Amino acid sequence: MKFNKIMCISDLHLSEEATVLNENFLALMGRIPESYEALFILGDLFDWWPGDDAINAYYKTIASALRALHCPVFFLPGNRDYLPNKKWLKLANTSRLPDTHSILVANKKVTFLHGDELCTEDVGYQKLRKITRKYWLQWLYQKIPLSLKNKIAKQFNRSSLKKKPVSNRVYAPVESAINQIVKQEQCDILVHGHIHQVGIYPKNSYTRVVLPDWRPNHYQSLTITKERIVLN
Ligand SMILES: [Mn+2]
Repeated sequence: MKFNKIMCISDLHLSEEATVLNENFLALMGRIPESYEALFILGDLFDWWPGDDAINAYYKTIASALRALHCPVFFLPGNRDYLPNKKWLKLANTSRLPDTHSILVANKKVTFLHGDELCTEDVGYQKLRKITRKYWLQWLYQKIPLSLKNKIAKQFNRSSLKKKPVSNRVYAPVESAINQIVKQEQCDILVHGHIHQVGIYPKNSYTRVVLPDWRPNHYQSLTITKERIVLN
């Protein structure tokens, strides 16, 4: 894949109840200039994705906004919306990408990931991630009724709230994990979200960009062109 101008967003954490976030999302989708050649959503578009059987009027509205765009849309899963979403993607006319994906913008190699896989010091989470990404388990999960899925999600959120506080260090990306991806992909620009430490961090041989999480009064997208990398 090769482009000259792209937009990236992540960590919107949209849900039916998040009225302002939904409005912001629809507003942004309504004013992406024609000059953009692709939109990349780098995970956690939704605060929780239970599966295609959850598709209702709300999920259809979000899908329609993406479908209406003039440019192709790509979705890379986050830690909250990794479950299969084939039907929803079809409604959104959006293509799913693997957990790590590289493209070219002009002559620069740009690598995308959600970012949770970089927090390797959070050993408990990495173990959970490994389990929840197993296809057989996801297949099984798809078979249970939506009401039970919602109960499981609620229980899951409650138990993670109860957990004793973990130091910030655990949630920070680990330098060696970043270096490994950069080496593996040989990229010029690494773009991810998840850790909510927005910024453009130039290094010797590459630039790392961390996308912001969306808040009701603050949201941003990233633009990458041949000449510039800018958050706006
Ligand atoms: Mn995340």
